[in-house]
Amino acid sequence: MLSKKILEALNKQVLMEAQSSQAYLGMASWAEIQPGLDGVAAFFFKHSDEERMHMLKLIHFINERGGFAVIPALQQPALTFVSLKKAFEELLKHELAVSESINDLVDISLQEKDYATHNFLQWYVMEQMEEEKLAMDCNAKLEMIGDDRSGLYLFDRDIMSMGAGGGRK
Ligand code: OFO
Repeated sequence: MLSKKILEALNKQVLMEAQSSQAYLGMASWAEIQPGLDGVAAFFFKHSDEERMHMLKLIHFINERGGFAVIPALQQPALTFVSLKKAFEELLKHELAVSESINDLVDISLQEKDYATHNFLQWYVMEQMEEEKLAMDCNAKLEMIGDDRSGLYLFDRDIMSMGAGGGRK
């Protein structure tokens, strides 16, 4: 059984994962209409799907433990980006905020002595570590590339093999 405090916090995380999925979908649609960013668009679409999977995993966990997962309304995400670098900066900022939220949730699970939820959340802790690293690597590479077109070409070609969209199961 979930305590009221844990239930609220888990439902807040459902919203966060849904908003992550929506934010990356916005980036994907933007990237898809940019010339030469097919690889990046595929990366964002895949990332968006993964965030939806994270949300679903939470929904099932909440409902299976006697709670009720609330399907939230979503804000419209950013639709355009001044550059690819800006989009990836946003992605990193977003992942850092999600990590903070997961850490808060872990903290609450310990305060509430809810060890089942604590155990369940470890998957998210590891996932966030991987996603933060990937976002930082992408930002570092884009920083190095700057406006170099051949660098951007290679970035777009290689992004799916940079550990992108691996996703923990
Ligand atoms: Fe849900 O994995 Fe990042 O945000």
